[in-house]
Amino acid sequence: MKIKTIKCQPFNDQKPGTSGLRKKVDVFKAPHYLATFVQSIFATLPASQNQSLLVGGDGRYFNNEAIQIIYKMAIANGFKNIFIAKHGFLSTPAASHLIRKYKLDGGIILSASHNPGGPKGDFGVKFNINNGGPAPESFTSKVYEISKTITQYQIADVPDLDIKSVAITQTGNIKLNVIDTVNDYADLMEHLFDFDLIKSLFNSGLFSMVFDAMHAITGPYAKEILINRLGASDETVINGDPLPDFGGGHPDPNLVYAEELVTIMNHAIQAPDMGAASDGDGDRNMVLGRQFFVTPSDSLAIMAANAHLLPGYQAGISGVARSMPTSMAVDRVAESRGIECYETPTGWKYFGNLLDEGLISLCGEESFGTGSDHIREKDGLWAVLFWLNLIAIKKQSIANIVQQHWQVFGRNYYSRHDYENVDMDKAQTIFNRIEQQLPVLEKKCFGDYCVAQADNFSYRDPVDHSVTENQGLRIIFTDNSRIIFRISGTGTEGATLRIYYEKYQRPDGDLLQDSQSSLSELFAIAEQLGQIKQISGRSQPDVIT
Ligand code: VG1
Ligand code: CO
Repeated sequence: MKIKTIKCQPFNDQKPGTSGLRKKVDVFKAPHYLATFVQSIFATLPASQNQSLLVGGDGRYFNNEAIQIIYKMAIANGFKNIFIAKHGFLSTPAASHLIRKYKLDGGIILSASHNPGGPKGDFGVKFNINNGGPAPESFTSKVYEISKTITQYQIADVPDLDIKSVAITQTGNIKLNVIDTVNDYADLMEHLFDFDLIKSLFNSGLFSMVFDAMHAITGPYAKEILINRLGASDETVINGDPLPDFGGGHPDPNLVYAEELVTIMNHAIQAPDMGAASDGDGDRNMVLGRQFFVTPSDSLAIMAANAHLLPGYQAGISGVARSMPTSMAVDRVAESRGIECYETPTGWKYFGNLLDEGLISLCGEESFGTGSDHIREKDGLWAVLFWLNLIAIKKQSIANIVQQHWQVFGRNYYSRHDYENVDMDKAQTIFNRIEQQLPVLEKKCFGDYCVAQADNFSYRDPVDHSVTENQGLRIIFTDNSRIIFRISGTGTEGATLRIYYEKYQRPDGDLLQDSQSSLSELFAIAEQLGQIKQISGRSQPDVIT
């Protein structure tokens, strides 16, 4: 087999963000752009870890072309056992599971997750290491350094691989495995949850559900699990066929972009009992009850409070973790259970060490991500099954389960405001303006809200002791209310400014207010500090969750 060495120019913009490298499709399609980044990943891997590799993606535009390039490069770079997803379809959680199950050295997931796809949309490359989780910061910064100086890459001169059906081909000492990724993942779910009980819930005729796969990767997984294995009706899964442009939609499961599902769930008479959606690569989840939205931070807290009821978590949970901007609802559960709650920077990679060390069993982010130690990624369908199992046990509506939780633990009113595609300079001006005020904010009061702590969050990993700085500006008030400012690390156009608001209400107070009105004083404080409207030129956020 002929291995070609291709000369290339280094790029200076291949710095991975919160989750992999994301760029416009046109950027990735430019000559050598994808190959340079992939070669930089291979060059970062220790020599002992270039034996086995998994490759697949969320089915977005350019997915399969990228797979063909990467499999040829993997051969040229010495990989001997290469797993390629059939049709190229591989969700992020399934990738994490397969890497662990087959003890692979790593996996490349082609996805820009919740970002839109199609020829004018976004493309992305994520690399997961042999624990199944996203490569840590130390790895991705090395990749970036190499990408800035690289001058050549290796690619095997072999024909495109047929990835339409499952097959194993052995050429010399290289084994190519085209695999179906759905069954292994579905088996894992069956092992964690009480499928018989969930099946009886669907069969009872008293429960209905709609799952919106948003024409992204979870369609095939959801159909296998919900319809084939759990007996839900065929109409349960909507938008279930993955499409290269996600049907023109934005595969981000929130109240704005999952509009079709939200409309179904808000129907006065015919709304199903449960609605759920997942994102482009299947790691996020939104859970809705009838005319009821479950805040992702609450979802994590409710999972932590109830995990012991489910088969996979019967032994109890060792500890929990949440990203810093995620509400402190789960902290209250941890406190009452006498377990540790860790606060990490945004991004799943920071949970990896805690999970590997057994310090935590559950973790989550406010951005519609929850997961457990079953894999090393957040997991959309896992969260949906967790809720289904809980409903089947409690025989209560989603709204009742959430409200009862508040009655015990109190409610963390919470909202995130996103200002998308703001001019980078303007976003930075707002951010700097707030950062400069931090030192003088302590003890300062805004009406009833007095500042207890104001800083730029930094994290020291309790396992490897690495320190990560500049992870978001925090203003924490004496009553534990918080305002947090971050600039997104997943966008490809301008800057997305995220402002997170949180306010705690004790169980004996009013638990049923509208979250936006309950947080309005905090909105005014953020505006006063950041002059967001004036500087960004936006009168309101683009997305409120
Ligand atoms: C966002 C979320 C973060 C999440 C990341 C990847 O990052 O806020 O919580 O881990 O996306 O999720 P940022 O930097 O834009 O705030 V996924 O599902 O897009 O891989
Ligand atoms: Co995702």
